Amino acid sequence: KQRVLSGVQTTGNLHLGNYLGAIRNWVEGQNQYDNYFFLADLHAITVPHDRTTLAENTYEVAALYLACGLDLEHTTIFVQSHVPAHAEFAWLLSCITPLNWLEDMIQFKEKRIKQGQDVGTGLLTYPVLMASDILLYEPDKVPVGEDQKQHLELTRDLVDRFNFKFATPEAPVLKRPNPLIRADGARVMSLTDGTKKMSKSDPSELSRLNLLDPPDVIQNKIKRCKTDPVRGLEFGNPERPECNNLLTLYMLLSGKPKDEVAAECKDMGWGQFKPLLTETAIAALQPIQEKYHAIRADQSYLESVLRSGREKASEVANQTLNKVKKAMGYTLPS
Ligand code: AQP
Repeated sequence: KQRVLSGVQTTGNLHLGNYLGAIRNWVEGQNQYDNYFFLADLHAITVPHDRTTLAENTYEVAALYLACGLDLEHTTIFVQSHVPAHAEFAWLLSCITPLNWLEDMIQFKEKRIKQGQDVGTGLLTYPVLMASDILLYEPDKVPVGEDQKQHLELTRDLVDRFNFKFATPEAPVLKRPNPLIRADGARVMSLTDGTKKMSKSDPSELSRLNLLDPPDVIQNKIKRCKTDPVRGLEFGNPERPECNNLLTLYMLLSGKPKDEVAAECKDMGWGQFKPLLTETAIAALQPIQEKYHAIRADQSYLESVLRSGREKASEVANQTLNKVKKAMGYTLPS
């Protein structure tokens, strides 16, 4: 079986972008692959974080992974910080990463502007840690949303650089991963601005639908989301980014095919569409929320899932790390 690896930062409430751009696709493909999905808690501190909620957020995302349908028969779920190989490999890789490659990353530039003075070095070196997360597991595919495409390209460039320096073309040490980006849901946009991606770090709660939002909150957010004065709804009109985004959300959450949604909504006004989207979102999230609360009620189960995940992940990660260190000329402890 081919191997798949991905992760989500443990920075609090997951939103529909994380679900439709990433987790839902992991669940759909999980039977075909050998899957490793981790909780990126080392990435979660690249922006100023609250120590009192970090652990809670990790459990929350772990429970959401399971509630969204990841099953332990096909999938290993683990916490990034529980496998020290990630941080160690990131150091080794950072020493061969040209500084300007990192300075050119769009996400770094954007977040740096947002954060002003309070920018830690981790925000710059984040993509090296991400490359390490990936390469340790030698995955064939890395399913992500489109916002991570540039980081995946950097990962591939680092593989070539590492292999060129420390291996031969006949016997490469690191394996190039392929991004797996689905067309639909690859970029879920903000509810308050159809040109910006839906994001956890947007200061406005109204900009996103969180997976754990209760029905009244979902209703309020959709009621207040940005629309336009045009009657009749359509996909793909660049002049109407909000319309495209909301229709896409309806399509993905209802599971209806695109042409059916286009036909259903082509003569609708917003007054008719918004309640429809609200109802569909509530119905789609309800089973996830129910499962989530049941899992959260059993902390020892969640901890046992993460313990066995750590064991399995460490085995694979340590093997790659040893290979890497040997190639770089390190002694290995005997
Ligand atoms: N708006 C989105 N549309 C589609 N996919 C998205 N993803 C995130 N936002 C969207 C995908 O979710 C996965 C995990 O993302 P993450 O939480 O680890 O980091 P992120 O991409 O930085 O998420 P946010 O919400 O945008 O956080 P902030 O605001 O902190 O940057 C990835 O596969 C990502 O593509």
